[in-house]
Amino acid sequence: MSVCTQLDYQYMARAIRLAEQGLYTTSPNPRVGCVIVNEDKVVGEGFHIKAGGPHAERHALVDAGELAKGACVYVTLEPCSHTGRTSPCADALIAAGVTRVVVGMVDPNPKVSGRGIEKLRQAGIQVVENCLTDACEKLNPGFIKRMQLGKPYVRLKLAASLDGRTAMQSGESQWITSADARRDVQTYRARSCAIISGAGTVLADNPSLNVRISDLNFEYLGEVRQPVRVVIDNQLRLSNELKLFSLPSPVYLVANKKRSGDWPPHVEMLELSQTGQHIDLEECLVELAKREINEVWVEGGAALAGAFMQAGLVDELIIYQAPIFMGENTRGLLDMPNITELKQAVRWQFESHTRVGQDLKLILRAL
Ligand code: AOF
Ligand code: ZN
Repeated sequence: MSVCTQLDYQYMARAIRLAEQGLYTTSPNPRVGCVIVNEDKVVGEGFHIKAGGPHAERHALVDAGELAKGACVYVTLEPCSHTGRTSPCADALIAAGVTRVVVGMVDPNPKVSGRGIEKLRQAGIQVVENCLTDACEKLNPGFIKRMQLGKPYVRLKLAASLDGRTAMQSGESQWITSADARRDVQTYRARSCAIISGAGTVLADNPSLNVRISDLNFEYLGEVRQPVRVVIDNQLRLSNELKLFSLPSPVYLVANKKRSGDWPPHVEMLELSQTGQHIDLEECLVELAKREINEVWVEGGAALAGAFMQAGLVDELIIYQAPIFMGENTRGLLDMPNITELKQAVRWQFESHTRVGQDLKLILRAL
């Protein structure tokens, strides 16, 4: 079993940087980067831009041309062995005459899952596995979770005051956090395949739940990919005049019963079962994964946030904390059942803390 050299790590790091350029555009496909090196010189680079388009390896092979012969290829995800929207990259690498392939991680797609690596080895190519695997996995938390568990990766966004309050008694919550934090939220919306909100928040704030290009601090490659908007509306409270229905990207209205009314064609009804007081959110996530949703951004009120937390469906918590106090008669962050002993408290782990404008941004993961 060959191991990675210091140079291998450097080139793989470069492939990861390339893959990151597809952060906002590749879904439902994974973000993948590729670097081709011949005699210690980078001769080809590429990354996946858009589903249906060429894979990272193809772009890099075109870039390298004849110089791919005898070269070493660094790719963040195992080269594919199947014919999907495009033909197998493993075959293209073999045909180009590369002699060594360094792979960041095995493809979790059951259609590939080791077969790409096997194909390369059978053609006499030396394959080195698991180079910077953790960093490669971080590129695609949603794609990996969908392939392995049939569910999307869930980020829950919360905005809080210093005293942990999230809205006024009336439900008013715009704007606790600063414009910088709201711009940061836009980047999460942009990388997500779906935004989930609750009917209460939609009725209180009348949001568009879309990505506003002018608020992003990066340039898009190609057209903007708007996430699907999902609204949990079990009591059928929403009407078609709300702002979110006037935008063309799909809206899924989730309830446990049939809904009548005159809805535009981009609005789809998802009829799901109910567990206790709430819609079965796990079933909702499974339905979204079936529709190739990789990363989900949950942005709603305390009821929806509490329901996701209680069901244990949150992979990552993003809390923006503003330097204000809101006082007693305001709403808490999460509607959760009362607990009587501290040992019943759900514990999370801080992953990072940064300043975003005037606010603190905390990222946490379940223990
Ligand atoms: C990508 N980009 O750079 C690589 C991928 O639908 P297709 O034909 O584009 O195939 C998608 C699958 O190909 C994807 O699920 C993954 O398993 C594999 N590798 N995909 O979109 C890439 N290298
Ligand atoms: Zn491929």
